[in-house]
Amino acid sequence: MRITGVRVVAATVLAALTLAMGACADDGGDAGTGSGSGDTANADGTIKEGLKIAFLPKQVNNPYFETSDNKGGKVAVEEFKGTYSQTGPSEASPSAQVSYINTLSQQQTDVIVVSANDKDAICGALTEAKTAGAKIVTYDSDTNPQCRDVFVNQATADGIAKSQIKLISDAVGPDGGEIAILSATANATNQNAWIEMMKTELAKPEYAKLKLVDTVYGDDQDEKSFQEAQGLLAKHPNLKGIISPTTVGVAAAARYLSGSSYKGKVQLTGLGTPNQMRAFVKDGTVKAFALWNPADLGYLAAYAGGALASGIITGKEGDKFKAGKLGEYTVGANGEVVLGDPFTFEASNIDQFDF
Ligand code: RAM
Repeated sequence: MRITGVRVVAATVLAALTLAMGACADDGGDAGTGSGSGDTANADGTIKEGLKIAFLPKQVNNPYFETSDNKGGKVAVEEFKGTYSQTGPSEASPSAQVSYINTLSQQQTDVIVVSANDKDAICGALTEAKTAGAKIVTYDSDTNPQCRDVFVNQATADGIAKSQIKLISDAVGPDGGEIAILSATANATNQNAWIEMMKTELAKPEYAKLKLVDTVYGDDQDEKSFQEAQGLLAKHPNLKGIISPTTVGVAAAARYLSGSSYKGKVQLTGLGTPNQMRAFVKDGTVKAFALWNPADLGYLAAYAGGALASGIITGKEGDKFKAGKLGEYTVGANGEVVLGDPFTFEASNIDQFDF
């Protein structure tokens, strides 16, 4: 099964090919040319040159953020002639990002683009940074809306949840059975929103035969996620499937299942990167999983930050801005900008992607 979103699929394919070829991003619009005077906001939508834009992911040693930031955000910032940087903790813990935010604020960073490990824990530091003049873009995982200017969401929580439940239902088959969720950290805003929506989805009559029996947390650490997957099988002998909506978790769970007697018997899906999941699709551990293009997410977040810092948008509903090769986006309710729909990877298409 595939969830289509023509623009996203096209952008995903384009970005994957771009990455594979190691080429620079195509400039399909005029937002990235940075041809303005350089120091004033332009109503015509030109991003100021020389903006300092810093990416602060949940954790730095995660291939997902490596792609979103260094292959997406960086490309965008270079297109509009800003200065790109990435910094952050090596573990995705709730308060670990606070000291990084303080430092970025002291360095007079124009835009902080952050994926929140906790919706409350970094709010104070972000509010201080805002007072000091920085624009705040959350991407991937939001804070409380009042602590940032715009949230660049990879897809709606509802869309992600629907995709995850459909994938596990298809994998498990018509008889259904017990399923469990292997999440990332317990406070992650994005994970918790998706889990809530998955429960709503599971309550629908068509999923009456699926029973969610457990939710465990691997903290986006490979080893802990592996052990939690192992623990799920030990605790629930009738388990039929696992959903792991984290790139770290789903890869670790796949590694565990693929080396165990459960391979092909206990189904696994989630949100993974094609490069981390390819071997497990090929060896039959995983039939299908989903994700968006992380590079596009970082690219869009950078353009949203550039637009905010140039006075093109303020973050209110209806504001429009151009995001280079991705085209025009409109800020929705609650300052949210949605990249697109999740995309399903499976044996028939996984080799087309390199990220
Ligand atoms: C992990 C992180 C991230 C999430 C992806 C799917 O890399 O938890 O926040 O969006 O997985």
